[in-house]
Amino acid sequence: MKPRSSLNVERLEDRDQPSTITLDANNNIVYTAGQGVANSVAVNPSLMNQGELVITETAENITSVPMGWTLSPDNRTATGPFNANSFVEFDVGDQGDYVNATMSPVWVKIWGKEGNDTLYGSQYSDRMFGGDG
Ligand SMILES: [Ca+2]
Repeated sequence: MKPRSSLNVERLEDRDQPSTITLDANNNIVYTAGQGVANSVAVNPSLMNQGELVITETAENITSVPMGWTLSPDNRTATGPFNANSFVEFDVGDQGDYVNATMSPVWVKIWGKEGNDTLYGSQYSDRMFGGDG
């Protein structure tokens, strides 16, 4: 029997940094974009389940989500629970990004960073940081 070849694990370069959704220590939802991507991301209430929200990214795949969340087969839509006291934080990194939080069920914190960004906050008291560009 022929031996199987071993798998090689390659170190990801910075430009390959994936986009992720995580929870911080206070259960706030944190979306962190990959580098070198002009992101296009939106947050909306779930139409299926009250108490859940949907984060959609059309510019790159979302590679990981917190426990209890689901990711669509195309890795562009993540759905998960939120509580009314929490917020959603977006770090869209470099490039000219687009963030639409107009329908967000909670307030948002957005880091636009480098690039000419287009940022739309929620109906609540948001915190938005444009950065350069
Ligand atoms: Ca970006």
